[in-house]
Amino acid sequence: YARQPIMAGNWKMNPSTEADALNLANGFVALLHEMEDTCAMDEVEGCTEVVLFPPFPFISKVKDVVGKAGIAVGSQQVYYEDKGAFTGSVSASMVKSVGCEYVLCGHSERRTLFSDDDVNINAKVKKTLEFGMKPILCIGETKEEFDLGITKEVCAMQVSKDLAGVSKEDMKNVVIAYEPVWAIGTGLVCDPESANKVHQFIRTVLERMYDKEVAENIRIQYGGSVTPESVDGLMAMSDIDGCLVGGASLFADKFARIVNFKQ
Ligand code: G2H
Repeated sequence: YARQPIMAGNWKMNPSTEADALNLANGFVALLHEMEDTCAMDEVEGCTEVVLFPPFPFISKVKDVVGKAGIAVGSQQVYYEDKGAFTGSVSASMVKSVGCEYVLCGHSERRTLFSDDDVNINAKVKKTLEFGMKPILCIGETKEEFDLGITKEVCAMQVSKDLAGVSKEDMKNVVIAYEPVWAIGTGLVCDPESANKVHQFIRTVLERMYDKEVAENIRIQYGGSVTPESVDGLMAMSDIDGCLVGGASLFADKFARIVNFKQ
Protein backbone atom coordinates (compact mmCIF):
# COMPACT_ATOMS: atom_id res chain seq x y z
CA TYR A 1 0.00 0.00 0.00
CA ALA A 2 1.56 3.25 -1.13
CA ARG A 3 -0.01 6.22 0.59
CA GLN A 4 0.81 9.67 -0.77
CA PRO A 5 2.05 11.92 2.05
CA ILE A 6 -0.21 14.89 2.79
CA MET A 7 0.92 18.00 4.68
CA ALA A 8 -1.71 20.55 5.66
CA GLY A 9 -1.38 24.03 7.11
CA ASN A 10 -4.31 25.06 9.29
CA TRP A 11 -4.00 28.81 9.69
CA LYS A 12 -6.95 28.91 12.13
CA MET A 13 -8.01 32.59 12.75
CA ASN A 14 -4.71 33.99 11.44
CA PRO A 15 -3.21 36.17 10.04
CA SER A 16 -5.14 39.36 10.77
CA THR A 17 -5.24 40.96 7.32
CA GLU A 18 -5.51 39.94 3.70
CA ALA A 19 -2.13 41.56 2.99
CA ASP A 20 -0.48 39.42 5.67
CA ALA A 21 -2.19 36.28 4.37
CA LEU A 22 -0.89 36.92 0.85
CA ASN A 23 2.59 37.65 2.18
CA LEU A 24 2.57 34.32 3.98
CA ALA A 25 1.33 32.47 0.90
CA ASN A 26 3.82 34.17 -1.41
CA GLY A 27 6.68 33.60 1.01
CA PHE A 28 5.84 29.93 1.30
CA VAL A 29 5.70 29.41 -2.46
CA ALA A 30 8.97 31.31 -2.96
CA LEU A 31 10.72 29.12 -0.40
CA LEU A 32 9.44 25.94 -2.00
CA HIS A 33 10.86 27.13 -5.32
CA GLU A 34 14.24 27.65 -3.65
CA MET A 35 14.34 24.26 -2.01
CA GLU A 36 16.08 21.44 -3.76
CA ASP A 37 13.32 18.96 -3.18
CA THR A 38 10.38 20.71 -4.75
CA CYS A 39 8.41 17.53 -4.90
CA ALA A 40 5.46 19.28 -3.32
CA MET A 41 5.13 21.50 -6.34
CA ASP A 42 4.92 18.82 -8.98
CA GLU A 43 1.85 16.76 -9.42
CA VAL A 44 3.97 13.66 -9.54
CA GLU A 45 2.66 10.45 -8.13
CA GLY A 46 4.24 9.66 -4.79
CA CYS A 47 5.09 13.28 -4.07
CA THR A 48 3.84 15.12 -1.04
CA GLU A 49 0.45 16.72 -1.36
CA VAL A 50 0.19 20.15 0.27
CA VAL A 51 -3.01 21.87 1.40
CA LEU A 52 -3.50 25.26 3.04
CA PHE A 53 -6.53 26.16 5.13
CA PRO A 54 -6.76 29.97 5.22
CA PRO A 55 -9.66 31.80 6.90
CA PHE A 56 -12.73 32.18 4.63
CA PRO A 57 -12.14 35.77 3.44
CA PHE A 58 -8.66 34.91 2.14
CA ILE A 59 -9.36 31.59 0.43
CA SER A 60 -9.79 32.88 -3.15
CA LYS A 61 -6.73 35.09 -3.22
CA VAL A 62 -4.53 32.54 -1.45
CA LYS A 63 -5.67 29.98 -4.00
CA ASP A 64 -4.60 32.34 -6.80
CA VAL A 65 -1.11 32.49 -5.29
CA VAL A 66 -0.55 28.85 -4.35
CA GLY A 67 -2.67 27.06 -6.95
CA LYS A 68 -0.10 27.72 -9.66
CA ALA A 69 2.45 25.91 -7.50
CA GLY A 70 0.27 22.80 -7.27
CA ILE A 71 -0.82 23.54 -3.70
CA ALA A 72 -4.46 22.99 -2.82
CA VAL A 73 -6.65 25.07 -0.53
CA GLY A 74 -9.34 23.93 1.84
CA SER A 75 -11.97 25.28 4.17
CA GLN A 76 -11.59 25.14 7.94
CA GLN A 77 -15.31 24.52 8.32
CA VAL A 78 -18.64 24.16 6.52
CA TYR A 79 -22.23 24.03 7.69
CA TYR A 80 -24.20 20.91 6.80
CA GLU A 81 -27.24 22.68 5.31
CA ASP A 82 -27.20 23.67 1.63
CA LYS A 83 -28.45 27.25 1.95
CA GLY A 84 -30.85 29.52 3.78
CA ALA A 85 -31.23 31.52 6.97
CA PHE A 86 -28.09 30.41 8.80
CA THR A 87 -26.42 33.71 9.62
CA GLY A 88 -22.66 33.49 9.79
CA SER A 89 -22.38 30.08 8.18
CA VAL A 90 -20.90 28.98 4.88
CA SER A 91 -22.00 26.02 2.79
CA ALA A 92 -20.07 23.26 1.06
CA SER A 93 -21.22 24.64 -2.28
CA MET A 94 -19.78 28.08 -1.46
CA VAL A 95 -16.31 26.86 -0.52
CA LYS A 96 -16.26 24.45 -3.43
CA SER A 97 -17.08 27.33 -5.80
CA VAL A 98 -14.03 29.30 -4.64
CA GLY A 99 -11.70 26.39 -5.25
CA CYS A 100 -11.58 24.39 -2.02
CA GLU A 101 -10.65 20.74 -2.41
CA TYR A 102 -10.56 19.85 1.28
CA VAL A 103 -12.64 20.62 4.38
CA LEU A 104 -11.58 20.21 7.99
CA CYS A 105 -14.27 18.40 9.95
CA GLY A 106 -14.33 17.84 13.69
CA HIS A 107 -11.29 19.89 14.67
CA SER A 108 -11.06 19.89 18.46
CA GLU A 109 -11.41 23.68 18.57
CA ARG A 110 -14.74 23.33 16.75
CA ARG A 111 -15.78 20.54 19.10
CA THR A 112 -14.96 22.46 22.27
CA LEU A 113 -15.52 26.12 21.34
CA PHE A 114 -18.34 25.83 18.80
CA SER A 115 -20.28 22.80 20.06
CA ASP A 116 -19.63 20.57 17.06
CA ASP A 117 -20.68 17.08 18.11
CA ASP A 118 -20.35 13.71 16.42
CA VAL A 119 -23.83 14.01 14.86
CA ASN A 120 -23.21 17.29 13.08
CA ILE A 121 -19.59 16.38 12.30
CA ASN A 122 -20.94 13.29 10.54
CA ALA A 123 -23.37 15.50 8.58
CA LYS A 124 -20.52 17.84 7.60
CA VAL A 125 -18.32 14.94 6.46
CA LYS A 126 -21.15 13.68 4.25
CA LYS A 127 -21.93 17.14 2.87
CA THR A 128 -18.26 17.65 2.01
CA LEU A 129 -18.19 14.35 0.12
CA GLU A 130 -21.51 15.10 -1.60
CA PHE A 131 -19.92 18.22 -3.10
CA GLY A 132 -16.90 16.34 -4.37
CA MET A 133 -14.48 17.64 -1.74
CA LYS A 134 -12.33 15.66 0.68
CA PRO A 135 -12.92 15.83 4.42
CA ILE A 136 -10.00 15.75 6.82
CA LEU A 137 -11.70 14.28 9.85
CA CYS A 138 -9.95 15.33 13.06
CA ILE A 139 -10.17 13.06 16.07
CA GLY A 140 -8.27 12.73 19.32
CA GLU A 141 -8.48 12.46 23.07
CA THR A 142 -8.45 15.26 25.62
CA LYS A 143 -5.90 15.49 28.42
CA GLU A 144 -8.42 14.00 30.88
CA GLU A 145 -9.13 11.09 28.53
CA PHE A 146 -5.41 10.57 27.98
CA ASP A 147 -4.83 10.47 31.74
CA LEU A 148 -7.68 7.98 32.12
CA GLY A 149 -6.01 5.74 29.52
CA ILE A 150 -9.02 5.75 27.20
CA THR A 151 -7.35 7.14 24.06
CA LYS A 152 -8.29 4.11 21.95
CA GLU A 153 -11.91 4.08 23.11
CA VAL A 154 -12.31 7.79 22.34
CA CYS A 155 -10.75 7.49 18.88
CA ALA A 156 -12.80 4.39 18.03
CA MET A 157 -16.01 6.12 19.05
CA GLN A 158 -15.24 9.27 17.08
CA VAL A 159 -14.28 7.31 13.96
CA SER A 160 -17.39 5.15 14.06
CA LYS A 161 -19.81 8.02 14.75
CA ASP A 162 -18.22 10.62 12.49
CA LEU A 163 -17.98 8.24 9.52
CA ALA A 164 -21.34 6.51 10.06
CA GLY A 165 -23.02 5.89 6.71
CA VAL A 166 -19.99 6.91 4.62
CA SER A 167 -19.64 4.40 1.78
CA LYS A 168 -16.52 2.39 1.07
CA GLU A 169 -16.25 4.23 -2.25
CA ASP A 170 -16.33 7.62 -0.51
CA MET A 171 -13.66 6.51 1.96
CA LYS A 172 -11.13 6.92 -0.88
CA ASN A 173 -11.59 10.66 -0.40
CA VAL A 174 -11.41 10.77 3.38
CA VAL A 175 -8.28 11.71 5.34
CA ILE A 176 -8.10 11.31 9.11
CA ALA A 177 -6.04 13.57 11.37
CA TYR A 178 -5.18 12.17 14.77
CA GLU A 179 -4.70 15.18 17.02
CA PRO A 180 -4.30 14.47 20.73
CA VAL A 181 -6.01 17.54 22.19
CA TRP A 182 -3.36 17.90 24.90
CA ALA A 183 -0.72 18.33 22.16
CA ILE A 184 -2.53 21.08 20.25
CA GLY A 185 -0.82 24.45 20.43
CA THR A 186 0.92 23.43 23.65
CA GLY A 187 4.37 22.59 22.32
CA LEU A 188 3.89 19.07 23.73
CA VAL A 189 4.28 16.94 20.63
CA CYS A 190 3.20 13.32 21.09
CA ASP A 191 6.16 10.99 20.80
CA PRO A 192 6.24 9.37 17.35
CA GLU A 193 5.98 5.75 18.55
CA SER A 194 2.92 6.47 20.68
CA ALA A 195 1.23 8.39 17.87
CA ASN A 196 2.04 5.58 15.44
CA LYS A 197 0.37 3.05 17.74
CA VAL A 198 -2.82 5.11 17.76
CA HIS A 199 -2.68 5.40 13.96
CA GLN A 200 -2.36 1.60 13.72
CA PHE A 201 -5.28 1.22 16.09
CA ILE A 202 -7.39 3.58 13.94
CA ARG A 203 -6.68 1.30 10.96
CA THR A 204 -7.98 -1.69 12.92
CA VAL A 205 -11.19 0.24 13.65
CA LEU A 206 -11.57 1.00 9.94
CA GLU A 207 -10.88 -2.59 9.03
CA ARG A 208 -13.77 -3.64 11.28
CA MET A 209 -16.06 -0.93 9.84
CA TYR A 210 -15.03 -1.50 6.21
CA ASP A 211 -12.23 -3.85 5.22
CA LYS A 212 -8.44 -4.14 5.00
CA GLU A 213 -8.29 -2.18 1.75
CA VAL A 214 -9.89 0.89 3.32
CA ALA A 215 -7.81 0.51 6.49
CA GLU A 216 -4.51 0.32 4.62
CA ASN A 217 -5.20 2.93 1.98
CA ILE A 218 -6.60 5.74 4.14
CA ARG A 219 -4.15 8.50 4.92
CA ILE A 220 -3.80 9.35 8.60
CA GLN A 221 -2.10 12.59 9.58
CA TYR A 222 -0.69 13.46 12.98
CA GLY A 223 -1.52 16.90 14.37
CA GLY A 224 -0.46 18.74 17.50
CA SER A 225 2.51 21.11 17.84
CA VAL A 226 4.33 19.74 14.77
CA THR A 227 7.55 21.68 14.10
CA PRO A 228 10.51 21.44 11.71
CA GLU A 229 12.33 19.72 14.59
CA SER A 230 9.71 17.02 15.14
CA VAL A 231 8.45 16.34 11.62
CA ASP A 232 11.17 13.94 10.45
CA GLY A 233 10.73 11.63 13.42
CA LEU A 234 6.98 11.58 12.95
CA MET A 235 7.19 10.93 9.21
CA ALA A 236 9.61 8.05 9.79
CA MET A 237 6.75 6.10 11.37
CA SER A 238 5.05 3.39 9.34
CA ASP A 239 1.50 4.63 9.79
CA ILE A 240 1.91 8.41 9.88
CA ASP A 241 1.14 9.71 6.40
CA GLY A 242 1.42 13.43 6.95
CA CYS A 243 0.84 16.22 9.43
CA LEU A 244 -1.85 18.77 10.17
CA VAL A 245 0.11 21.81 11.24
CA GLY A 246 -1.23 24.87 13.05
CA GLY A 247 1.21 27.29 14.65
CA ALA A 248 4.23 26.37 12.52
CA SER A 249 2.26 26.83 9.29
CA LEU A 250 2.09 30.57 10.05
CA PHE A 251 5.84 30.82 9.34
CA ALA A 252 6.70 30.30 5.67
CA ASP A 253 10.16 28.92 6.48
CA LYS A 254 8.95 26.49 9.12
CA PHE A 255 6.13 25.13 6.99
CA ALA A 256 8.37 24.85 3.92
CA ARG A 257 10.78 22.72 5.96
CA ILE A 258 7.92 20.59 7.30
CA VAL A 259 6.62 19.99 3.78
CA ASN A 260 10.14 18.98 2.74
CA PHE A 261 10.53 16.51 5.59
CA LYS A 262 13.50 14.18 5.39
CA GLN A 263 13.02 10.43 5.36
C1 G2H B 1 -3.69 21.19 15.92
C2 G2H B 1 -2.72 21.83 15.03
C3 G2H B 1 -3.35 22.09 13.69
P1 G2H B 1 -0.84 23.20 16.31
O1 G2H B 1 -4.85 22.00 16.07
O2 G2H B 1 -4.61 21.55 13.46
O3 G2H B 1 -2.30 23.05 15.62
O4 G2H B 1 0.15 22.67 15.32
O5 G2H B 1 -0.69 24.68 16.58
O6 G2H B 1 -0.85 22.39 17.58
